[in-house]
Amino acid sequence: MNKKTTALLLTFFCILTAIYAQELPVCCSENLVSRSSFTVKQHVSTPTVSVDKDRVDMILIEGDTFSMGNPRFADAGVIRQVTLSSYWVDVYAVTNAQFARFVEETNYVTVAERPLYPQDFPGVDTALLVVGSAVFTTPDSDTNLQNYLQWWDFVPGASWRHPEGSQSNIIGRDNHPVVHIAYDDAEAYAKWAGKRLPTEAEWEYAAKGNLDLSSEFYWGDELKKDGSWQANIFQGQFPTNNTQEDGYIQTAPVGSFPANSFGLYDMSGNVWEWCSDYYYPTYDTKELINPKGPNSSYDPQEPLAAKRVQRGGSFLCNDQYCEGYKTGARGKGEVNSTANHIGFRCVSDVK
Ligand SMILES: [Ca+2]
Repeated sequence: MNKKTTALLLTFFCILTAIYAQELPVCCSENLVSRSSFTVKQHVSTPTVSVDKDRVDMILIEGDTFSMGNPRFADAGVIRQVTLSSYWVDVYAVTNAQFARFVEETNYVTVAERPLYPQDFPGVDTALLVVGSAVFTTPDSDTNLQNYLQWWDFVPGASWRHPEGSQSNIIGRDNHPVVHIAYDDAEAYAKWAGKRLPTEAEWEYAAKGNLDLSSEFYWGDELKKDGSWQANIFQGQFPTNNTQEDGYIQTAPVGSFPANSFGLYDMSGNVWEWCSDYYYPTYDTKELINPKGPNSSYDPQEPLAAKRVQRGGSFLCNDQYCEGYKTGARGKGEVNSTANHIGFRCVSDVK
């Protein structure tokens, strides 16, 4: 598929998703483009967390007050003291195996898999009503980093079952994080699992753990720790040359990198994770106790798009293009936009 066609399809895809979201057409952000099968590892307890035998895949984080935000990033620069109640958080991002069990029990069809009916899109060439999702594709040559269409292709048939398109599958990837997940998909899974999506504050506190909150990375001030990569990100020259120095060119099995100080894995890199907050380019300094974010979204770059927060960055992040894996960095995604680096994890309330 050539770039012109890709651009057309991506634009069309954004229009479709905007229609689904009952928003006017806009195009995609940089983030789209815009316990079942694995062994739970032993976690190191800290004074603020505990592991319950009935929740072997979750950790209890005791309520606390912490500094949320980071002046390094324009949309995270308002530092506020946020107080959270105790909550449980998934140790890992939701995996393909877990999501498959959900789909098997519910017959759920993800946003990226849903057919597009001509009657819903009057006047649109039916040939363009293609089911699929955005997939990172390495460009042939060095490129202008301002134009994400050079490395994001709309791939017909791409979905969580077929991460790189209809010819691909998830065999051997049971323990990888599920991808091509829209916000509603994540929320549906969470409801089925008896959980919910984290608020952005819950996600950030869980990621920061009990380390120095001013550190550049969630694990400290050095990119590598004792010479070892601490997260699945992109090494080399983005987007043309991924040296895979950390061992992974795309997603890594969950838990492949060291846990943070709370015992949570992959809070940095691997896949972006949906949060329940609508995106707004600043934090509300008046909402300080269990903040849930604004009632609607606003992104100055795409003001008409309905966007939710995504956090943590992905296997595509590095200093040249995306610092989303760093402490306090925020992401955002149009709620129906899917790609092969977007997943999620769940939390639940303390009963
Ligand atoms: Ca990597």
